[in-house]
Amino acid sequence: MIHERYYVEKEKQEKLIARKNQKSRFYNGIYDRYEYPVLTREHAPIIWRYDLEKETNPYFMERLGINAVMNSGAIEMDGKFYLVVRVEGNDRKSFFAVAESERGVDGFRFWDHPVVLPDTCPEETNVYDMRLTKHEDGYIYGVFCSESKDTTTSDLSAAVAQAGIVRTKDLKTWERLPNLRTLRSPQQRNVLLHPEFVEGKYAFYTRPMDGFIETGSGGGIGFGLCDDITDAVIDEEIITSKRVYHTLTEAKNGAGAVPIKGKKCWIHIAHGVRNTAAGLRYVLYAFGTDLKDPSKLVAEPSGVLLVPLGKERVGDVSNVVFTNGAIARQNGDVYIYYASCDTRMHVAVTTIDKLEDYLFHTPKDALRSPDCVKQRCELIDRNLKILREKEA
Ligand code: M1P
Repeated sequence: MIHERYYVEKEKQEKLIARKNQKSRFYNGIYDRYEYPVLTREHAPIIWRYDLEKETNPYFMERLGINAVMNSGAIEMDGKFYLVVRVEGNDRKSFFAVAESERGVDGFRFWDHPVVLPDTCPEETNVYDMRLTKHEDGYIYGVFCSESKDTTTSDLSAAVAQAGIVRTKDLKTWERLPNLRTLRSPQQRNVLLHPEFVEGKYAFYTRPMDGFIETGSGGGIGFGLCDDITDAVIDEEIITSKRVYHTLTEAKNGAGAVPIKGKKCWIHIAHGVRNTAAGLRYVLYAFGTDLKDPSKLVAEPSGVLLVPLGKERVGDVSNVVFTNGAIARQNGDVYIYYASCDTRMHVAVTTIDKLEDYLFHTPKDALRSPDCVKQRCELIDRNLKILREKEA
């Protein structure tokens, strides 16, 4: 017999999924933010969490709780919005699950079953943060972090991060390929596949790092080519978006959403990290690379694109926004899906035109306070002149 509490919880959840989202009052001209998160742990299906049978679950207790839903790959298929969500159980292990929506800003509903990846890596303990690439070879690739215990040290929490690769055509059946190997970097996280061949090869954005947490000598977001996706090896990574002292990328940075093909450049939305007295602060930033050579920077606006605001600042890992998925539609609209504090998912909506305007018309970082003041005074003087002319 089904426990009566199930119907109460189901009704609550249906109301949550049906709730319409609307633009918030936030304004910066670059994108619109939305009032509500698009996915929270309350969206996780009840059948994932509870045993519905009254006899075996008389108190209707959560048996397998969900702690957070976050860092999601994103893709559009047949006009619908799909997120491949990182779902974290109460046991701290993450897995992937598909949620779909008609509108992209609300109405996201999880499929009944999580993604069942082929279990081909016995040492793998955790998987997370899948980037979804609709590649010109016809497959949808998912590149994600495959984490294993570091058995070469007695440190119990030491881990190794590698880039796992899967491919699919429908988000239902997944083929696992061997993990990416980068010959010059022992660890990799935040790796993603470029959607087009470059010089006839598969192109990856990487993040060379010395350790599991610290990037160490890793200079920023890397870029490398490989011949064979079924045995992906990159021997040389060049750095595209560099880490720079006293900027938002000082501690580390990492590729985020799969680059969007604009009219003038590939549009990249990435994350940058700096250290503070309150711990690491993760923000989003953007840069543009050459349409023919996506490793070459052509636009590097200064400062942050998106930071955690208000309630977004609080969660399991506070002061974090993180993206690994955006959807660019045929009409030029762009939906940037981002997680706050490793806890929940949000959306910010803009257009390719706006992003390119932002990339090419936001001044570059002047890198020193006196030069930044000069930059700002130039803007102020131009504005004062316009205002005076209007008054005259
Ligand atoms: O906790 C913030 C983020 O930390 C990691 O990102 P990075 O490798 O750049 O430090 C990732 O584990 C990510 O999942 C997480 O959101």
